[in-house]
Amino acid sequence: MKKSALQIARASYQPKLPVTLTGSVKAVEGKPTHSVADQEEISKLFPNTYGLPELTFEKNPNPVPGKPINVGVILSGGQAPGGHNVICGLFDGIKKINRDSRLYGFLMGPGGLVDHKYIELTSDIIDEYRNTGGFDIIGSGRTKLEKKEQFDKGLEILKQLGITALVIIGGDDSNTNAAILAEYYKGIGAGVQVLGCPKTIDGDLKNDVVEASFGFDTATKVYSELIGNIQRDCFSAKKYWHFIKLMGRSASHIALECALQTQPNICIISEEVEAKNMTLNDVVDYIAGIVAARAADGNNFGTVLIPEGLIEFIPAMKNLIAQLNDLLAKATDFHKLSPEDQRKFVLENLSKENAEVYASLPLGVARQLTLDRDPHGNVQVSLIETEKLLSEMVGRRLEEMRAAGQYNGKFSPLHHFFGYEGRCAAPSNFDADYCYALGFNAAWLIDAGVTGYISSLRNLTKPSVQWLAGGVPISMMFNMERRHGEMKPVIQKALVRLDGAPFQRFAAKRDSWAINSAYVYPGPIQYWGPADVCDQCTMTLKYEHLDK
Ligand code: FBP
Repeated sequence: MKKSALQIARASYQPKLPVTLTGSVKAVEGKPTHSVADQEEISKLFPNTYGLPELTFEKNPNPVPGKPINVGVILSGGQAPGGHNVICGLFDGIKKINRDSRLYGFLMGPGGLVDHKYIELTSDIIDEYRNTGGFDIIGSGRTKLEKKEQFDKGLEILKQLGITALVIIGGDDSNTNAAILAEYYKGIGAGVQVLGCPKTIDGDLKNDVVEASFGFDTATKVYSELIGNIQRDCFSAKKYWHFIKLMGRSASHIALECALQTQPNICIISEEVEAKNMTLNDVVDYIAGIVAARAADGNNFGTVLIPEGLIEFIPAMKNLIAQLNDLLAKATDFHKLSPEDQRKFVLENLSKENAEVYASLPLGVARQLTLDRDPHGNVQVSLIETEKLLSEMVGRRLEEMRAAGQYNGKFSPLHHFFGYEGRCAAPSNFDADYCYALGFNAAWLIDAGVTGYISSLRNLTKPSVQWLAGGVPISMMFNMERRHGEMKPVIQKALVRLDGAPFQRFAAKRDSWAINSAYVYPGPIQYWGPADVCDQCTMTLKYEHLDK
């Protein structure tokens, strides 16, 4: 396979491990844990893995040689920069514990376990993927592991390959499934540990014990580079308004981080829209007001960042989506109907208020809301063209304002959607180190004999050698939520906190960014050079640490 010059040079980068993980480690148990909510219900659902203690690793002054172990690994869900390094770290970790250990990768996500599709990951394969972006080493998928038959089918191949530990690299839904699988295997005495690693560019898998998910750092740096480039173009030509939608599912972490890095004229934060009970028209009025104020200064250009999940946070839309989720979960033949009959079915079965909201939406957007859910029951918000919906509505509002003598400018919008551009980028130094250490650390969790834990590194704003290593029971992050019309235990998604330092910092600056073109141009990710340029973590992480 032909490689770029950068890829060749980058392959030899040796990720910097936390000092604790550079020798043999011992696990120190903390206090028993409990879930963030719904403790009684969740403890009943996880009788074997609930309430376990947190683990911290310390250097082991009296190491004993570890036993060889066969480990399976799965990449689950959307791609995120650094996934390959998690696998490389896991490989190096289990080999360090015992050089006869073996690693098997299940192909194309959790489905590979159920369908018995796998490869053995040997050192020649691993070496090809060090510090690269993508998940192509074994592929990823969104099959949801939730049924006993799947677990049993998976166990057949694990037994056949002598695998006694499985590492699932995924987001909140995939780690939820890892915990359910861990509980099941423990309950039947299967002799297979199941561990998780926190992955997702969305940045919504974080809490008191998991400081960040991997991939967020690189993805936001890539988007910020692109936004910066657009802003420079925009400031040079002074003729377009750029409406930029950013991936991230429900949470607005990506949009907020990119706003902190690039200082756009406008950034909508979905969580704030919900908290202020804003309607779609309120959001449109807010944007149109800034467009008009800039036009009054002769500036008919600007940038608007829009989180992809916005639509779900507008209260009326949220109610509509919740009812649509339940309705579509039961209407198994819905997607066989013609588009006209689908619309008719929806309008006939929604409550009066929701039917009114649905009917008021542009046809394209209404249809996008009824497209197939992902296997976890989520609306595929990345398919909804919110950037076009908003710019169209802003255009109309501006014409009303013109008629009322409140606006006298030119409005030429352009649209962008950044998501896939950042998910497979070569990991930044932060993600290269973080991912490698997460995988390496998972090897020590296996050695510690635990199950139902997620690999955890803390102190992430410090240089990687100072990070603290350990493990956290996944059930600690659970609460009960409605999914596919039923209450299920799931990891609580972290949304942007309006009282948190990242949002507060943005809120203090945004009025000035709206009027003054205070754009920042971050430029491309750098791998070699001064630490200030190459080794910075995200602003979100930095400001969150100020809060502690
Ligand atoms: P994960 O939660 O699986 O990490 O997904 C990340 C993500 O990129 C979201 O931001 C986006 O909404 C979704 O995946 C897109 O899904 P797909 O890759 O299936 O198009």
